[in-house]
Amino acid sequence: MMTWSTTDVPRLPIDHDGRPVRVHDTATGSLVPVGGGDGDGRARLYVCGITPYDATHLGHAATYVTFDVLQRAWRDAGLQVTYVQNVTDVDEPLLERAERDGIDWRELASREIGLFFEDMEALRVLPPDHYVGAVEGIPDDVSAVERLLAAGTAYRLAVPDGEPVAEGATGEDVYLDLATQPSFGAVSGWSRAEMMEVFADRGGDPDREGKRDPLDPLLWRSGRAGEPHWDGASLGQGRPGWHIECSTIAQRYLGAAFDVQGGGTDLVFPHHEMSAVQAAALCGDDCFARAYVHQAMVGLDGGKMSKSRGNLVLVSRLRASGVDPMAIRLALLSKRYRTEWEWTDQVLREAVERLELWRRASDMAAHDTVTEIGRSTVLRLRERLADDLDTPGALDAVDDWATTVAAGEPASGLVPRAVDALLGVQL
Ligand code: 5CA
Ligand code: ZN
Repeated sequence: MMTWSTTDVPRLPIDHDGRPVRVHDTATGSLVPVGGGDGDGRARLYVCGITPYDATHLGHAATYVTFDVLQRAWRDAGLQVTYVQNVTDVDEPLLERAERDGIDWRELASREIGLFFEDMEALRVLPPDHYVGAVEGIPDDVSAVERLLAAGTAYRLAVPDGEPVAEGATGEDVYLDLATQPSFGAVSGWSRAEMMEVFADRGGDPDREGKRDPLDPLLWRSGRAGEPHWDGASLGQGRPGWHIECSTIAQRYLGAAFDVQGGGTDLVFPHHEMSAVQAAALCGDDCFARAYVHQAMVGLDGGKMSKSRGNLVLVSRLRASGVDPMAIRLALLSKRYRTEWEWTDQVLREAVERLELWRRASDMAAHDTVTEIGRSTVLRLRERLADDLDTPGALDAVDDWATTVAAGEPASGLVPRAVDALLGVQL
């Protein structure tokens, strides 16, 4: 699929000290060096994309800005980044919203994807190298599910009575048999009780009769009359379950193993757990991500900002009301990715003030002047980001620099360039 337009990333004229970026890995609960895990000078990143039934809110934006900073830190360290993002362009919530609003689900998806692109461009988020739709990935899902059935790690289950099946459908859904997968649970580390508590709310179907384990994830939904469906070869007409799209897209575009799987904490279970266990069922335990990195939920008015709850601040709406996208980006960067926080006007006001302070300092900077303070500011910026993406610490470093400039220090052009390259903020 087409993706959004990219922006230039300036190269910094001072050498990197080779320190790897370390991030918190949900699976091991520890800080781990990430990037370059294949030893070929590349860093491979997969981030779960949007389900395009509503416009980008600040929670989504926080997630994509966080992984954008990771990509920028990797690039600065000399790694070539391969970045893959999916878009869940067919799934239950999208179909339900299209039905509610009386529009075609494809039209809704393409409208929201267009808006998302505009938001990402405005926020100067670097686009993925491969932006892949769930629909586009269906042939790979089909062959993956066929392989799992052949291996005996998946099973068929008849569609419940009273649900009319579509023409060309077999009338049998397919589930993964979790009992065959010893690695299940390795990503989240959750107990069964914890898993059961959220499974139904997060797209699972624990009450479906006949499942071997209530947590078994749906791999293939046999076509139902009135729902969109695709050719599933031996699986008949139908559509893939949610998690399989990320297992197969990541494997096709990044290979069996890759550096980081990212998304918000709401995806730890079941989505990332299931994507990983499905990949393990397909290709073995060392397949899939070496580290799982999660952005904490951004809230509003005491709850998680979410499309289903409707308590949203939309990036597009803020932009339309005249807010500088660079101030939105700075507001998001002012909070560390692993800490939950709430969006307030105050967070935005502080970002607007900070942007003004930085821009005043930048306006006084001569492009090719490299001062000692400029140099040490850049080193501090790098060091903060390599330490589990400490963006508030990185912002402090630039604040200190801007304050010295305001007090009469000569301004080094190096700092605005580093702010652009590493933080993605154009001054
Ligand atoms: N399409 C699936 C992933 S395959 C999905 O979760 N789509 S989404 O539109 O619901 O979310 C897109 C991304 O934003 C996901 O990585 C999700 O974890 C993240 N996200 C959603 N809500 C928030 C929030 N309130 N704060 C931070 N990140 C969020
Ligand atoms: Zn995903």
